[in-house]
Amino acid sequence: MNDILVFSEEVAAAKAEQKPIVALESTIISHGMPYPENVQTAKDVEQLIRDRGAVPATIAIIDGKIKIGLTDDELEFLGTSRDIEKVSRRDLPYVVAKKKHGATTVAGTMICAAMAGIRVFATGGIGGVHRGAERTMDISADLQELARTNVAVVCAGAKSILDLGLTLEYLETHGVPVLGYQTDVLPAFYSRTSPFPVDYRLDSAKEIATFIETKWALGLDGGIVVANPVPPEDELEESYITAIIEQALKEAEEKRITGKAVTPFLLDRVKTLTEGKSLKANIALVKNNAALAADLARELS
Ligand code: PSU
Ligand code: MN
Repeated sequence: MNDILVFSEEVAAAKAEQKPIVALESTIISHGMPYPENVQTAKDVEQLIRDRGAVPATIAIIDGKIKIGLTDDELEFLGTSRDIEKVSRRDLPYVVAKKKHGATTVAGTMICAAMAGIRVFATGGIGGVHRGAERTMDISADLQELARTNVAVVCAGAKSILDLGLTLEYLETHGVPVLGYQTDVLPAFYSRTSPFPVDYRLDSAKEIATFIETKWALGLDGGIVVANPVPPEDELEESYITAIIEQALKEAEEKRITGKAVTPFLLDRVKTLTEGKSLKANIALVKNNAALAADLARELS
């Protein structure tokens, strides 16, 4: 195991000194945003976490090694190479055994963060139950990972490319708490609101940290969703983005896109159809989540 899991110098030092650490995913870099915004955002988010008194650990697989903390060159590689697999739980043994390169999804990052002893993770949005899942059975492995792995995931809710109501039902069944940070309703990624209430509203990082510690102290394994709405100034108008998402979903259906290609296809179409407006919102909400995750990691340490 020790020669598969490789810590960067910065993260190794943070672990030795028991400093607060925030895990970051890499699918958003390789398959979620275009170049060069992907690499720039990854670097900015890392710096923001440092400025906030925590240490960033971006996670990816390079040459079959699970890297906990990446160099700027590695971030650039993940943001430009076409040779990067999208890695969820199912894919991890293949990419490691074949010594390939992989960008970790929310599920993949949670697994690697837990191996590395990191309990807080910031991302943009989680995967979930797709619209039409009663026919396609397309349910992201992120949800099963949240059910079993002890990592708190700070996100801006989930994009309405998904069925948000069914996603919440699935999480409830599996005992995954969905906390609203200063909100009563689940944020819908680009917009601050959705028609669905969160399970519990908590208004400070300290209260969220206490909730998380209590869950795990009770022996209740599994993750926690911390839903943090996009800042008001970066929010996209709901009817505008809904129409675009409907269009992207229609195209995915027509082109018969399936499996792990679905989410990247939809994200790319939404970006193109909004002429970059969605990308700007995406970058803003990831930074907003990183800041809250850093505060949360400090409270937990
Ligand atoms: N949702 C987003 N942006 C993303 C993703 C989801 O708004 O970049 C990525 C995350 O890495 C998430 C993955 O874990 O897509 C889910 O993919 P799938 O639906 O194939 O499980
Ligand atoms: Mn899927």
